Amino acid sequence: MHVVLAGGVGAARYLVGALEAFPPRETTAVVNVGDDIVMHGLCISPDLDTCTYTLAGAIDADRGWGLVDESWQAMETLGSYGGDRWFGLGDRDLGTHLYRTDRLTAGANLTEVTAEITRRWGLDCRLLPVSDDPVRTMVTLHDGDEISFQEYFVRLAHDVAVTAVRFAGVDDARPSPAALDAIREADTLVIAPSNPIVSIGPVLAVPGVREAVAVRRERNVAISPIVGGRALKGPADRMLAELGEEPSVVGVARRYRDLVSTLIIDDVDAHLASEVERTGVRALVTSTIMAQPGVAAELARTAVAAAFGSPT
Ligand code: FO1
Repeated sequence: MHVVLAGGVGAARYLVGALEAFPPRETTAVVNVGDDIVMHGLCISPDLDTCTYTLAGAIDADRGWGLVDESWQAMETLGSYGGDRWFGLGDRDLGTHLYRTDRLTAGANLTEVTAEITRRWGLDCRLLPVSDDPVRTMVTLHDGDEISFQEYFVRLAHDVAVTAVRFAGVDDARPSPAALDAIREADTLVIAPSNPIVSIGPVLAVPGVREAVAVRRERNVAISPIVGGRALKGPADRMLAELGEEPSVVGVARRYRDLVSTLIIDDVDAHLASEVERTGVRALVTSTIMAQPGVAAELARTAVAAAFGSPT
């Protein structure tokens, strides 16, 4: 079983590659729930939905979230009353949140509901929320204001510096049994190229998860979400710098060195390979920008081979 610790867009792209490279049933994603939010009374799980829609080939590729061929009638009506519409919920996407909210209200847990939703989209791989308990990434700004991740990421377009990040509720959260089993029984584990602070961070922060990953460090590999000192999408580079860490593959290696034996970095960062290795993590240089078809599948093959300890 190939287990992937996943956030949103970058992880979803990697998962598409993993499903091309290996039989889909052999891949399980343990997905971040720190982005989750209740908006308009609806339970929304952005990273689970981004992975589901992407693997179903139904994602709106330009936005990187939500469904293709979307309409926005509900948001138009909401806006016409002066309602809050900074968090865009398309008419098709709303159906997912209505269903998830109904099922959670009826007593199902997020793992069960996610399995029902992924089944409807015909996914062969498993997407597991890291926890069925509420974990909410909160971001503190310079003026001391603490806001939800989505207010930071969407309403403020992450165009503001952060001074702290915390995961509300995480101390009382438990890893879902399925997620913990998947990590423990994985033949190979890959930390996807997601934001190490607010996408992978909340996954590792659920009590018991970091330990379960660290104990099998030799069969774990991470793929750097930072290429040439920049994040390919989103604020990971700025957040690393704002939180006093180096926004580079070396900074990522320092963050992950207790968890993985190998960090896969892009060709543009080949000159930093020796500095990565000085952190105690093996550097594996290859193409990690999953813009062209086939790159993600090749990256998955490289990552799995490296996790088995046999660099290709
Ligand atoms: N991202 C935005 O930039 N603007 C939005 O209006 C927005 C709405 C939205 C609705 C549902 C959903 O599942 C994701 C949505 N996202 C939106 C993305 C969301 O902020 C994710 O958390 C990010 O992609 C980070 O993972």
